[in-house]
Amino acid sequence: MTLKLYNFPQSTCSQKVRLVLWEKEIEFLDRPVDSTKREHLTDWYLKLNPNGVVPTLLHDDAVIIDSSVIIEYLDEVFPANSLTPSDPVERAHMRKWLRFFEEVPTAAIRVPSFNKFLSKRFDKLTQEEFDTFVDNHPMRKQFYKKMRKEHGFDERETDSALDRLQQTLDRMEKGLAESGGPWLMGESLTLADYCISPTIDRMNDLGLSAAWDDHPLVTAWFENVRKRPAYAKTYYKRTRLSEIYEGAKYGASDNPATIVAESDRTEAEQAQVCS
Ligand SMILES: N[C@@H](CCC(=O)N[C@@H](CS)C(=O)NCC(=O)O)C(=O)O
Repeated sequence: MTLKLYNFPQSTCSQKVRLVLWEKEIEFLDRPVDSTKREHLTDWYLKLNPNGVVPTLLHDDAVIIDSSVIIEYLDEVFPANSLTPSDPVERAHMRKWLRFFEEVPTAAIRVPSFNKFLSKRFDKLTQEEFDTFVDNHPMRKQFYKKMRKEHGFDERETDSALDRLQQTLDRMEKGLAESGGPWLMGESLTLADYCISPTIDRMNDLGLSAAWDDHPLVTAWFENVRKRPAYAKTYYKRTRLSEIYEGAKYGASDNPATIVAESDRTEAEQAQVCS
């Protein structure tokens, strides 16, 4: 049995899956996808993931895409250290969190991330090169079209994103009060906690942590999440945007997963996916 995770070290969707893999103590091969070389937009990768985004999980011959689908798949196929409630009603509540997190904060966090750091990637591109980059995106094209290469998103778009992030924190505070904590679903850590953790960690990295200053339950929840051994393994060095773009050094360790070596990669993968 082989599990190979194609992912970006710094992507929140990838971090979500790594958190679950480490929490469940599932062995996997880490296959970093090189965003600087736009590897996720190459023909061989698009055959695996036609959306042109990370992460993608390869479980033997099965290709599983979309981070929330992947974490549910992992918890189903590897039932040890379960992160899903056994009661169907509780399971539905957990899935309600997953859907809300996908629709609201996961989309919203991209806006301040691009404003502060990620748009720096476009500094060296001419407007024409940027437009080609945007047009090459099967799924993210419309998202990139809303931003200016130099400045990221306008004030209206930014305010709306920050509002959606604040709404998420408010929902979580209420949810934690109702469940009795320490986790969103109560006494047990579930996929819902790991679905949202990378977004809250990214807010922290972007300097937006004041947003939960008056949310004591979210503050305690975040401290608890960060204490999990899976956390330090997921956030190895240079997995946070400030480390990449500002040289801040708070990565915990080097990547503890078995990394697929550069030299082993493309040929084998191309053989695997190209007919
Ligand atoms: N719904 C997808 C979204 C994945 C996604 O947006 N991935 C981002 C990184 S977090 C990506 O690959 N972006 C590539 C790009 O914008 O060029 C999932 O959860 O897997």
